[in-house]
Amino acid sequence: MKRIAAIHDISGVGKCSLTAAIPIISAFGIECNPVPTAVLSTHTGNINGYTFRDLTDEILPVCRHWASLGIYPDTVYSGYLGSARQVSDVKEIISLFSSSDRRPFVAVDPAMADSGILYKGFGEDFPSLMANLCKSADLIIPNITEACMLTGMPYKEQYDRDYIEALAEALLDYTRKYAVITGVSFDGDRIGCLACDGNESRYYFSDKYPGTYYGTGDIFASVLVSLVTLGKSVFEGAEKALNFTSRAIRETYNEGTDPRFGVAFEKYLYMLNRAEEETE
Ligand code: PXL
Repeated sequence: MKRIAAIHDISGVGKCSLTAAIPIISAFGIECNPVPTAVLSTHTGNINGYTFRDLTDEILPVCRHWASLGIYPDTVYSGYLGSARQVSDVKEIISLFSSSDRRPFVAVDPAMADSGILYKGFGEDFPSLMANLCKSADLIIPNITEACMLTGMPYKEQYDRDYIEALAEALLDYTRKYAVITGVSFDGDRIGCLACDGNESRYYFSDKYPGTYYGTGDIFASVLVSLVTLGKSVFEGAEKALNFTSRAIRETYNEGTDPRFGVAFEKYLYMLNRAEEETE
């Protein structure tokens, strides 16, 4: 059985970070070992009054204990980190789980910004720290804003294929292998991603629904990281991650619930298991 150490916050409401990663990774038949970076009542996007308990002092001791038990993850998957120090701690966690004959696959979702702005609570130095962590990753999964903050390219609301492809090219300096840019949309009808493996780049698109759906980056990344951990290509992973995320967004749009509180992915978890079987 594969094992993923998932280093994200846990937000009780909002269906992002660990509340998405644990069920999604588990649905694939992969063991998820959570390393909570912070405990929040909700995510921080467009919601006021959330609680926040930082767990910076816990994350290295948790991983050291696992290493002392001989527990080494196949994949280290980091997402929302609760403090600047945690970014360097994740690098230490990668070293802790590596030896001369073993290195985990490292996936970094540099969850720190969207729509051109940094999430609340992060300082201006956070993107450069995250860029440094990305360089230790085999797969990075930024949205367009995060890709700009990592590479220093200017953020644009309106863009074309040349811009996205230049961004992808620049991102290859911030990953050991693969980069997937999320939230790519060239028109009002379709939204998707660009996946690159260093040799080729492929776009995947699905229907676009009006509104901002929180947590969808984490859902997408958790499916992608699970599939790559199971040995699938970054292209297959990106396509299936997009299909799953899009199905959950469609359901939420049809239900008309407040999109700040997350998308209805739970009833589609069964699709993940099946997606895996279909490729056997
Ligand atoms: O979905 C990204 C995310 C994860 N965790 C927390 C967040 C956000 C986005 O706003 O606030 C706590």
